[in-house]
Amino acid sequence: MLSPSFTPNPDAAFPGPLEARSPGPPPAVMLLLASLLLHCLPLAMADYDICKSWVTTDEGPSWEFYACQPKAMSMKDYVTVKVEPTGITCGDPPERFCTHENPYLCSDECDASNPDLAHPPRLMFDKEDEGLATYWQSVTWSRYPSPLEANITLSWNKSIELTDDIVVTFEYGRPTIMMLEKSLDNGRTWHPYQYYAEDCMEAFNMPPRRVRDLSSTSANRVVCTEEYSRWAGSKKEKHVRFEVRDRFAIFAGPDLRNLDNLYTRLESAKGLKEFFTATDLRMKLLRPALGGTYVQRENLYKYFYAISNIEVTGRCKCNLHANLCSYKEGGLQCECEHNTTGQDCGKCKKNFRTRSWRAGSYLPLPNGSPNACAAAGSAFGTTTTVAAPIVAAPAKISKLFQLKPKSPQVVPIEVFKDCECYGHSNRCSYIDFLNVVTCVSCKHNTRGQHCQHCRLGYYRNGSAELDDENVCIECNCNQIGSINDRCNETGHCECREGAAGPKCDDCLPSHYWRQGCFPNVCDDESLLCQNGGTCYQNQRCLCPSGYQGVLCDQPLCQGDEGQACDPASHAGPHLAVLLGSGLLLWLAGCLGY
Ligand SMILES: *[C@@H]1O[C@H](CO)[C@@H](O)[C@H](O)[C@H]1NC(C)=O
Ligand SMILES: *[C@@H]1O[C@H](CO)[C@@H](O)[C@H](O)[C@H]1NC(C)=O
Ligand SMILES: *[C@@H]1O[C@H](CO)[C@@H](O)[C@H](O)[C@H]1NC(C)=O
Ligand SMILES: *[C@@H]1O[C@H](CO)[C@@H](O)[C@H](O)[C@H]1NC(C)=O
Ligand SMILES: *[C@@H]1O[C@H](CO)[C@@H](O)[C@H](O)[C@H]1NC(C)=O
Ligand SMILES: [Ca+2]
Repeated sequence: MLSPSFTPNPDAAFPGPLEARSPGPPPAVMLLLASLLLHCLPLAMADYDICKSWVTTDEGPSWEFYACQPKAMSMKDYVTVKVEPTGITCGDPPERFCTHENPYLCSDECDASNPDLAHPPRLMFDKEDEGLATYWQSVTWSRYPSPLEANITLSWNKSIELTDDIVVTFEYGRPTIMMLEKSLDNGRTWHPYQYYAEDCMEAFNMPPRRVRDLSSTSANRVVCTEEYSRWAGSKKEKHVRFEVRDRFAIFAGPDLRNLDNLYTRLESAKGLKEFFTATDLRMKLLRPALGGTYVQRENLYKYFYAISNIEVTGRCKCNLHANLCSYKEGGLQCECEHNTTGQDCGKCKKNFRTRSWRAGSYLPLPNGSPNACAAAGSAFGTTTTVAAPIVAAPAKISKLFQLKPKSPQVVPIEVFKDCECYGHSNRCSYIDFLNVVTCVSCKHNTRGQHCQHCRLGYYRNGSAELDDENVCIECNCNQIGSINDRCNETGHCECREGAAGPKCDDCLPSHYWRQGCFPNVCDDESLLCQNGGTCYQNQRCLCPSGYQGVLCDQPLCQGDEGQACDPASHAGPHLAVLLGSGLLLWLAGCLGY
């Protein structure tokens, strides 16, 4: 369920400026490691991205159904926002404000009627040019001591499941008191989700806790945290998080590799799945940043809220009955399979209500159970996947699977008269309850009732007839550059970020290839090496003596201790740290060496 959002933390995976600066092999090795890390990770994960497939087994071909879910995506693109109370957004009337860093230079202005100086709510969700923050801003605290409060409500009109941290970016300092609430019923009822304060005891009468200290029994506890409210300079600490990853890590391990355990827990631990589900989120901003001191009545123009981004990563909740979710008629809607229907695939389709509706299940691993709806007199809706042995699954769940309905009856008939398989098979079966004849064991990478389709990972050869042995061509997607090994009808693979070309084995001009595509460190247009440095293969600047830094923009070692000037002294320790962490061993294991 977590695939797209669960690339490792880029901060951890990519070398920082310090490493990038030292010449020679170490940065290259680290980039290689980083790219292997990115590439390797998905191998360990179940992904639940297919709802059904037409498969041929010894008993003959049939549909197999699987638990499935849509990909995680950036949910801010589908949100509607409400900011309360009315009049809380700055600029009407125009107002001057100052900042904590520069409290007596109050030259900044907010003016709602001037597009360049307005700060409307939509700027919390827009796409920003690099380095140019656009933000919603509140009025200043001119009415002190009555509180400066604002509610920001995000609504999807659809249940969504969080798959990564909610990250709220505050410009000019984070609130000293705020809370996050959620609703599961489109805003009719609300529940606290997390409290944030400089002093939890004072603000909410709650002891402070850190989410990463929670345990498997308290993973869905609502806590008050002091981690995101203290003053550390408005430029330095901008983010307020709701930690989804840390909570997942309790079950899946610190680098979220043991997702199987997470999926098992999500099915078995009461209320856990629901904890990450919401239709709406509401931020209550209760006291603005104070610059690390008390409110100074004589200058209230430096107290306000400003939010430049709210990142919510999640997926539509479709009860494991859909792998697609689309935006239609102003709302998100699951594209339900398994003969279910409804916005969340939360009920059986008409005429498919022989059994009562059930959500799909992540278990048994790795394909889960579709729990499809069934029509009267049909055995079809009841097929389950070939059950993998349940490892360490709770007793209750294993029991459920003993009740697994029987597979549909398939009567094989050799060399059936109406057998039409375009020469890719000479065996057919008659499927009793469907009253169809279907090919068995399609060859030449074909599949389908008449072997008329290409297997996953292959595409149709446009210049070959259906009965040609060459009718299906392997997609040959670059393993590192592409998202999966499938392609569309023209053989184009789906590329990871930065990759390009039909097989995803090229990089966009802004990226360079090194076991994957990485953003250019330098180039000839926008990322110029400074002070006469030259760009080496878009990967680093070769600096003239006397300069250092990623873009050779810093004089070398000025004011440094003598020993830090020797670049070689950086290389050793960094590699040693990586090696010491067992990363290499793990990488070797994951690559199967
Ligand atoms: C925020 O919402 C809560 C709950 O609806 C309400 O009681 C409170 O007055 C609102 N605050 C503001 C500033 O609108
Ligand atoms: C919410 O979604 C439902 C179902 O898609 C739709 O009928 C309804 O009009 C939507 N409501 C709003 C306020 O958009
Ligand atoms: C749903 O019903 C259709 C018949 O209308 C059938 O072809 C299909 O296989 C069913 N799907 C499932 C998952 O049972
Ligand atoms: C497509 O089919 C034609 C005709 O059989 C064959 O000559 C050609 O090699 C095939 N293309 C590929 C890429 O296999
Ligand atoms: C296949 O994908 C490529 C690249 O995304 C696109 O240009 C092309 O139109 C697609 N072809 C079809 C038939 O969808
Ligand atoms: Ca913005």
